[in-house]
Amino acid sequence: MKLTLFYAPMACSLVPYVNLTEAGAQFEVSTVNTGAKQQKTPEYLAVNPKGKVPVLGVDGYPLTENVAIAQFIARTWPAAKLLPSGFDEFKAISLMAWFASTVHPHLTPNARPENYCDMPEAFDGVKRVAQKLLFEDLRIAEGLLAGRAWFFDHFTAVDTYFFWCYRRATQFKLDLSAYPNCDAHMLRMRERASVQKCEAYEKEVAAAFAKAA
Ligand SMILES: N[C@@H](CCC(=O)N[C@@H](CS)C(=O)NCC(=O)O)C(=O)O
Repeated sequence: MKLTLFYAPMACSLVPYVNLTEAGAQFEVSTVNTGAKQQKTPEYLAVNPKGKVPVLGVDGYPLTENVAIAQFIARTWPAAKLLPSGFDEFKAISLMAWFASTVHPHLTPNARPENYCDMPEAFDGVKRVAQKLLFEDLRIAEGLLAGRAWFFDHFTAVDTYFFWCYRRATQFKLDLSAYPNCDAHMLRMRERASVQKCEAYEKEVAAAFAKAA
Protein backbone atom coordinates (compact mmCIF):
# COMPACT_ATOMS: atom_id res chain seq x y z
CA MET A 1 0.00 0.00 0.00
CA LYS A 2 1.43 3.37 -1.01
CA LEU A 3 0.62 6.18 1.43
CA THR A 4 1.17 9.87 0.73
CA LEU A 5 0.37 12.42 3.40
CA PHE A 6 -0.36 15.95 2.22
CA TYR A 7 1.03 17.96 5.05
CA ALA A 8 1.51 21.63 5.99
CA PRO A 9 3.52 22.92 8.97
CA MET A 10 1.39 24.20 11.90
CA ALA A 11 -1.73 22.65 10.37
CA CYS A 12 -3.82 19.78 11.69
CA SER A 13 -2.01 17.45 9.26
CA LEU A 14 0.27 16.96 12.28
CA VAL A 15 -2.38 14.51 13.53
CA PRO A 16 -2.00 11.85 10.80
CA TYR A 17 1.76 12.43 10.69
CA VAL A 18 2.03 11.49 14.37
CA ASN A 19 -0.50 8.64 14.13
CA LEU A 20 1.21 7.08 11.09
CA THR A 21 4.53 7.33 12.92
CA GLU A 22 3.04 5.75 16.05
CA ALA A 23 1.68 2.94 13.84
CA GLY A 24 5.11 2.33 12.30
CA ALA A 25 3.63 2.92 8.83
CA GLN A 26 5.79 3.69 5.81
CA PHE A 27 4.55 6.92 4.21
CA GLU A 28 5.70 9.68 1.93
CA VAL A 29 5.01 13.32 2.63
CA SER A 30 3.93 15.83 0.04
CA THR A 31 4.39 19.25 1.64
CA VAL A 32 1.80 21.96 1.05
CA ASN A 33 2.80 25.60 1.42
CA THR A 34 -0.42 27.05 2.82
CA GLY A 35 1.31 30.44 3.35
CA ALA A 36 1.75 30.58 -0.44
CA LYS A 37 -1.85 29.29 -0.92
CA GLN A 38 -0.68 26.10 -2.59
CA GLN A 39 -3.84 24.43 -1.26
CA LYS A 40 -5.90 26.59 -3.63
CA THR A 41 -3.97 25.70 -6.81
CA PRO A 42 -5.72 23.62 -9.49
CA GLU A 43 -3.19 20.80 -8.90
CA TYR A 44 -3.99 20.61 -5.22
CA LEU A 45 -7.74 21.09 -5.69
CA ALA A 46 -7.64 18.05 -7.98
CA VAL A 47 -6.45 16.08 -4.94
CA ASN A 48 -8.79 17.75 -2.42
CA PRO A 49 -11.50 20.06 -3.79
CA LYS A 50 -11.93 21.43 -0.24
CA GLY A 51 -8.47 23.01 -0.50
CA LYS A 52 -7.43 21.74 2.94
CA VAL A 53 -4.85 19.53 4.59
CA PRO A 54 -4.61 16.78 5.65
CA VAL A 55 -5.18 14.37 2.80
CA LEU A 56 -3.96 10.81 3.01
CA GLY A 57 -3.44 9.34 -0.44
CA VAL A 58 -3.98 5.58 -0.24
CA ASP A 59 -2.73 3.93 -3.43
CA GLY A 60 -3.60 7.18 -5.18
CA TYR A 61 -7.08 7.52 -3.64
CA PRO A 62 -7.41 10.63 -1.47
CA LEU A 63 -8.93 10.29 1.99
CA THR A 64 -9.82 13.58 3.69
CA GLU A 65 -11.00 14.57 7.18
CA ASN A 66 -8.94 13.89 10.27
CA VAL A 67 -11.64 11.79 11.92
CA ALA A 68 -11.77 9.38 8.97
CA ILE A 69 -8.00 9.30 8.50
CA ALA A 70 -7.45 8.47 12.18
CA GLN A 71 -9.87 5.54 11.93
CA PHE A 72 -8.23 4.33 8.73
CA ILE A 73 -4.81 4.32 10.40
CA ALA A 74 -6.13 2.69 13.58
CA ARG A 75 -7.84 -0.13 11.67
CA THR A 76 -4.97 -0.69 9.25
CA TRP A 77 -2.40 -1.00 12.09
CA PRO A 78 -4.48 -2.52 14.93
CA ALA A 79 -1.37 -3.48 16.90
CA ALA A 80 -0.70 0.22 17.56
CA LYS A 81 -4.01 0.39 19.49
CA LEU A 82 -4.69 3.91 18.25
CA LEU A 83 -8.33 3.50 19.22
CA PRO A 84 -9.58 1.92 22.42
CA SER A 85 -11.76 -1.18 22.23
CA GLY A 86 -15.42 -1.88 22.99
CA PHE A 87 -17.75 1.03 23.65
CA ASP A 88 -14.73 3.27 24.28
CA GLU A 89 -14.00 3.14 20.56
CA PHE A 90 -17.20 5.08 19.91
CA LYS A 91 -16.43 7.49 22.75
CA ALA A 92 -13.06 8.09 21.07
CA ILE A 93 -14.71 8.77 17.70
CA SER A 94 -17.17 11.06 19.47
CA LEU A 95 -14.30 13.07 20.99
CA MET A 96 -12.49 13.34 17.66
CA ALA A 97 -15.72 14.47 15.97
CA TRP A 98 -16.05 17.15 18.67
CA PHE A 99 -12.46 18.32 18.05
CA ALA A 100 -13.14 18.54 14.30
CA SER A 101 -16.61 20.07 14.42
CA THR A 102 -16.31 22.37 17.43
CA VAL A 103 -12.85 22.86 18.93
CA HIS A 104 -11.02 23.38 15.62
CA PRO A 105 -13.58 25.97 14.40
CA HIS A 106 -13.08 27.87 17.67
CA LEU A 107 -9.33 28.00 17.00
CA THR A 108 -9.31 29.18 13.39
CA PRO A 109 -10.92 32.65 13.88
CA ASN A 110 -7.91 33.60 16.02
CA ALA A 111 -5.70 33.19 12.96
CA ARG A 112 -8.18 34.13 10.22
CA PRO A 113 -10.90 36.49 11.50
CA GLU A 114 -11.32 37.70 7.90
CA ASN A 115 -12.88 34.33 7.03
CA TYR A 116 -15.68 34.99 9.53
CA CYS A 117 -16.43 38.70 9.19
CA ASP A 118 -15.75 41.23 6.42
CA MET A 119 -15.48 44.25 8.76
CA PRO A 120 -11.83 44.59 9.87
CA GLU A 121 -12.89 46.80 12.78
CA ALA A 122 -14.82 43.80 14.18
CA PHE A 123 -11.90 41.32 14.04
CA ASP A 124 -11.09 41.74 17.74
CA GLY A 125 -14.72 40.90 18.55
CA VAL A 126 -14.63 37.82 16.32
CA LYS A 127 -11.54 36.62 18.17
CA ARG A 128 -13.07 37.38 21.58
CA VAL A 129 -16.18 35.32 20.83
CA ALA A 130 -14.10 32.43 19.45
CA GLN A 131 -11.90 32.53 22.55
CA LYS A 132 -14.90 32.44 24.87
CA LEU A 133 -16.19 29.35 23.06
CA LEU A 134 -12.71 27.79 22.99
CA PHE A 135 -12.33 28.29 26.75
CA GLU A 136 -15.61 26.42 27.29
CA ASP A 137 -14.22 23.55 25.18
CA LEU A 138 -10.96 23.55 27.12
CA ARG A 139 -12.85 23.49 30.43
CA ILE A 140 -14.51 20.25 29.29
CA ALA A 141 -11.20 18.75 28.11
CA GLU A 142 -9.58 19.81 31.39
CA GLY A 143 -12.19 17.78 33.27
CA LEU A 144 -11.74 14.76 31.00
CA LEU A 145 -7.98 14.77 31.65
CA ALA A 146 -8.26 15.20 35.44
CA GLY A 147 -6.14 12.59 37.22
CA ARG A 148 -5.17 10.77 34.04
CA ALA A 149 -2.34 10.70 31.55
CA TRP A 150 -4.45 10.07 28.43
CA PHE A 151 -8.11 10.43 27.41
CA PHE A 152 -8.47 6.62 27.66
CA ASP A 153 -6.54 3.97 29.57
CA HIS A 154 -3.65 4.17 27.10
CA PHE A 155 -2.38 6.62 24.46
CA THR A 156 -4.71 6.86 21.43
CA ALA A 157 -5.36 8.96 18.35
CA VAL A 158 -7.63 11.12 20.52
CA ASP A 159 -4.53 12.29 22.39
CA THR A 160 -2.79 13.17 19.14
CA TYR A 161 -5.75 15.19 17.91
CA PHE A 162 -6.19 17.04 21.21
CA PHE A 163 -2.46 17.75 21.32
CA TRP A 164 -2.73 19.59 18.02
CA CYS A 165 -5.81 21.55 19.20
CA TYR A 166 -4.23 22.61 22.48
CA ARG A 167 -0.85 23.39 20.92
CA ARG A 168 -2.67 25.63 18.41
CA ALA A 169 -4.34 27.45 21.31
CA THR A 170 -0.93 28.11 22.90
CA GLN A 171 0.23 29.74 19.65
CA PHE A 172 -2.37 32.52 20.03
CA LYS A 173 -0.85 33.78 23.30
CA LEU A 174 -4.08 33.26 25.23
CA ASP A 175 -4.25 32.98 29.01
CA LEU A 176 -4.44 29.20 29.40
CA SER A 177 -3.59 29.13 33.11
CA ALA A 178 -6.99 27.57 33.91
CA TYR A 179 -6.03 24.37 32.05
CA PRO A 180 -3.08 22.72 33.86
CA ASN A 181 -4.22 19.21 32.88
CA CYS A 182 -4.22 20.21 29.21
CA ASP A 183 -0.75 21.73 29.66
CA ALA A 184 0.53 18.55 31.31
CA HIS A 185 -1.00 16.48 28.48
CA MET A 186 0.86 18.62 25.91
CA LEU A 187 4.16 18.10 27.74
CA ARG A 188 3.47 14.34 27.99
CA MET A 189 2.80 14.23 24.25
CA ARG A 190 6.09 16.01 23.62
CA GLU A 191 7.90 13.17 25.34
CA ARG A 192 6.78 10.79 22.60
CA ALA A 193 9.29 10.04 19.84
CA SER A 194 6.54 10.43 17.20
CA VAL A 195 5.76 13.98 18.32
CA GLN A 196 9.43 14.92 18.57
CA LYS A 197 9.99 13.61 15.05
CA CYS A 198 6.98 15.49 13.72
CA GLU A 199 7.87 18.79 15.41
CA ALA A 200 11.47 18.57 14.13
CA TYR A 201 10.21 17.86 10.63
CA GLU A 202 7.71 20.71 10.91
CA LYS A 203 10.50 23.16 11.74
CA GLU A 204 12.52 21.95 8.73
CA VAL A 205 9.59 22.37 6.32
CA ALA A 206 8.62 25.77 7.76
CA ALA A 207 12.24 26.98 7.40
CA ALA A 208 12.40 25.77 3.79
CA PHE A 209 9.13 27.56 2.99
CA ALA A 210 10.36 30.76 4.68
CA LYS A 211 13.60 30.61 2.68
CA ALA A 212 11.71 30.17 -0.58
CA ALA A 213 9.40 33.13 0.13
N1 LIG B 1 -12.37 19.19 8.79
C1 LIG B 1 -11.01 19.14 8.31
C2 LIG B 1 -10.37 20.48 8.58
C3 LIG B 1 -9.11 20.66 7.78
C4 LIG B 1 -8.59 22.08 7.91
O1 LIG B 1 -9.31 23.04 8.24
N2 LIG B 1 -7.29 22.24 7.61
C5 LIG B 1 -6.68 23.54 7.63
C6 LIG B 1 -5.35 23.49 8.37
S1 LIG B 1 -5.52 23.18 10.10
C7 LIG B 1 -6.37 24.00 6.22
O2 LIG B 1 -6.02 23.20 5.36
N3 LIG B 1 -6.47 25.31 5.98
C8 LIG B 1 -6.14 25.88 4.73
C9 LIG B 1 -7.20 26.80 4.22
O3 LIG B 1 -8.30 26.84 4.80
O4 LIG B 1 -6.95 27.47 3.23
C10 LIG B 1 -10.27 18.00 9.01
O5 LIG B 1 -10.55 17.77 10.19
O6 LIG B 1 -9.42 17.33 8.40
